[in-house]
Amino acid sequence: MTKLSSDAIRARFSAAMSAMYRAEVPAYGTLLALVSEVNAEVLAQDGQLARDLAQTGQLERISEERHGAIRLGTAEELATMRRLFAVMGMYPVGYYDLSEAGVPVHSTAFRPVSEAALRVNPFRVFTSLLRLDLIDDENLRAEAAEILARRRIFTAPCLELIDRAEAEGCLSETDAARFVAEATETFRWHSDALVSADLYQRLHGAHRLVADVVSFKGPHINHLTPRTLDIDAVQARMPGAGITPKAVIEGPPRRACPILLRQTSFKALEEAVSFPGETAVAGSHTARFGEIEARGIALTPKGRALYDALLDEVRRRITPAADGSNAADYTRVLTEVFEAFPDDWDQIRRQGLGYFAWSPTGQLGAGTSAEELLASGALRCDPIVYEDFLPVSAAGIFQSNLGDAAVQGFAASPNQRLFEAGLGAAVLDEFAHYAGIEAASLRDSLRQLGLD
Ligand code: OOG
Ligand code: NI
Repeated sequence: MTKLSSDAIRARFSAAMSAMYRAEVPAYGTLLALVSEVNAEVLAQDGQLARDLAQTGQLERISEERHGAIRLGTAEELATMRRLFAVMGMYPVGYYDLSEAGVPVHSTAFRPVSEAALRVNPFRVFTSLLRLDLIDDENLRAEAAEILARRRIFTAPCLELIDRAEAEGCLSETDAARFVAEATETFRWHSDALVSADLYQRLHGAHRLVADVVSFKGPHINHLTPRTLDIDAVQARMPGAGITPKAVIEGPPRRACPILLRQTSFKALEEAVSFPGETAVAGSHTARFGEIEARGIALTPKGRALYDALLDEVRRRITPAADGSNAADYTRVLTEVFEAFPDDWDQIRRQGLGYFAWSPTGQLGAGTSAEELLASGALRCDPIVYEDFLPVSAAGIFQSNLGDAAVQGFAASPNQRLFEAGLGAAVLDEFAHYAGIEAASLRDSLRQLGLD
């Protein structure tokens, strides 16, 4: 019996989700074509980049999906979701509180953790849990909780296969194929709502996100996100391809030394929904979109504090308007304010702002410290790519796809302990993780030079 590795199952799952989503949301296929076109142009112009990507085995998968997102309704759903993703080698990393940014959820990202697993397939799923506790209307809260408690988002064969994978430590080729097909069902779109048109309106009135989670049979995948080699170019060309981009790109400005994560999306489309009742009522719902991302170096707590402070300053000076009317001004302010963040790898390293992976060059050098060995050419260091998410950016993505009109305030109320209690596990601390990769790379390098 052939066994399939969790990495191989994840690669198949990612491909299956892509195929399903392209069929469900045709505009997403348009975005993918645009991304491939721009990536090909960038590679044709930048031979060095093309060689680097080829050498590290990234070229063939360059335009493939990097992440998707779902929104869950209950702690039980979250706990089972953790088990489902574990079958595919995806583990919860990071805790994101989005309440402060006006979205009543808290989240984690299920993702491959090791460098080797990320290389095979980097697919991750940004997973949010609805926080009914932030909704004021007590009756509505109770009604929503009751509906969520009744729904079943996993198929019976899917649950069986999770049990089997846990008991046996892996799945056979045949079971893996069934698992991917059954797991994909959970994320499918259902245009027939669980709730009446009236209840949908009331849920929607509490918060559009509440309606999106509570009204449907399951946590439909709400976007997929390929990697782009030029996010500004794709953003600029979206209208020409017949898709409407969100007003501004989230995250840091365009830089010579990219940091963290930049992302943008096309705006969610209005889709036909049928609401049950004595006679079914036709209506619509807006939730599903397509996104693109471009990643840079992972920042240390010090670098991240600088990033957060600068972004705060930007947002104090200008709030991007949903209709894009001040987009150019926003970009100008963003660029200006971020001049305070060194745009030079050497400075980023010396000031302790980013994480780097060390490796021996094979050349002779002098000295014993990392800096001495780097200066003398015996060691090199390369930026470690940020594989996680940013709460302010995530909120911007949520907001622009929930309709920008209704930006609502909640008191910030992070509750990682409650989230982890529901999850049934602790999330991995992303900073500790990157620091560990950096430290291990330096240790190994020094050992190889006989300097440990
Ligand atoms: C998730 C939004 C967050 C990202 O890329 O930051 C996200 C959602 O809309 O459910 O996917
Ligand atoms: Ni996303």
